[in-house]
Amino acid sequence: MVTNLPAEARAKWIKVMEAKTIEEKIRALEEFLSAVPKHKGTANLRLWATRRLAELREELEERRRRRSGKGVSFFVEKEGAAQIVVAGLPNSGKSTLVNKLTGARTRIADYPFTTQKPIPGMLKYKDIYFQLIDTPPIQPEGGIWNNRVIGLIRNSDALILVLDNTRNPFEEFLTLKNELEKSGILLYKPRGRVVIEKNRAGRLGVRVTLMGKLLEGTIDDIRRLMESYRLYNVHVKIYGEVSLDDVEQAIFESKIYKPCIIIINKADKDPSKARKHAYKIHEISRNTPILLASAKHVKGLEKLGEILFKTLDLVRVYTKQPNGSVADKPLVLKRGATIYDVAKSIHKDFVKKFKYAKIWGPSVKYPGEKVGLDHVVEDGDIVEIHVKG
Ligand SMILES: Nc1nc2c(ncn2[C@@H]2O[C@H](COP(=O)(O)OP(=O)(O)O)[C@@H](O)[C@H]2O)c(=O)[nH]1
Ligand SMILES: [Mg+2]
Repeated sequence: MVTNLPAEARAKWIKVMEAKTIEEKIRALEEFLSAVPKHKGTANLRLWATRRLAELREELEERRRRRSGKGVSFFVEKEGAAQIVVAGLPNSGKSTLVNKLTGARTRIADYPFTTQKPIPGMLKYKDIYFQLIDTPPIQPEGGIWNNRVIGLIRNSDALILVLDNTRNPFEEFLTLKNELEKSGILLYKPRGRVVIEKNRAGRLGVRVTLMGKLLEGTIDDIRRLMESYRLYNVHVKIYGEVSLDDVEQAIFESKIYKPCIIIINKADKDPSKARKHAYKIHEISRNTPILLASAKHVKGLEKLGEILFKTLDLVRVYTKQPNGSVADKPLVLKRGATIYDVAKSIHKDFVKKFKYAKIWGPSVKYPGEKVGLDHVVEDGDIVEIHVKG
């Protein structure tokens, strides 16, 4: 509920959107926050802005540390098909998990806080790799690492939550979910989704594409709402069931969805307890995959790669040159990707010079079928692109 924000606060938000550097963004966000009136309807927005501010300040610190070479950097370069942050409360077994699955040399101990910085390792799945990142613990009510770990999660592709079966996994899940939600990170796909794209070129006005349902109000209301934030040149896309509030939320970019996998670790101790807790978590977490596992004994983790691949909604495509052999390593793309995306990732000129593509694989009716740029590829396709000249 963020409607009825006074004009002054809206104007301040515009400054936040226009901010170019982190410093500018921090200043603008501070001013925005002080212009938001304090009442129930703005409570979530204020909480989110406060946390975002803390994260940005951390990011600024982080940048200074990297530049000076002093202190611990939290930045991890993405590698492989996707970056997945492994998070949880202290001692749940995050380091053991990443170490056993990837061989990353991360410190493991019986006492809390041994892991002081993110440590990446690569998990092999079929012919691709996922980057898993071991992290220091998240703790309820503002643990010292929370903002930095949450910053990592915000920039990652997915998240693995490690819960400790020797404590109370269900409670741990609620604690982590709560900490993440306070920072605007959702673990479940919302029923509806709003995407606001700023049109850089041209003056197209406010365009609304409705691919779902607006629960209240009209398209004109959306237009007026955008204009009240001086967004005169945007494309608003609506998927699923969405309220006007959701549209306004989207202006603040305040909520993002991160695909999540839950691991109830130390299931070697009292497996029946682990099952009970898995059931309780399942009841509230919709379709989030839950694994009962023992990181220490490397049990119950056989399906992790496959689950990550499915949860991230990926496809592998093998390119080949005309008369050449098929590439060993696939391109990894999001499901729904087209020949256009394949061409673009091979070479930027390929789209311009494109003639046609030939495909062998599940997305076509017969081997070697010719297709155009908008053809949707599927996992396992072999793609041969023909260009002019
Ligand atoms: N019984 C059991 N102990 C585990 C398991 N995984 C980790 N541990 C132990 O839990 C403690 C904390 O592990 P660590 O990986 O450092 O946890 P982190 O703080 O989450 O990184 C260590 O003593 C591990 O040996 C497991 O699957 N079963
Ligand atoms: Mg650790």
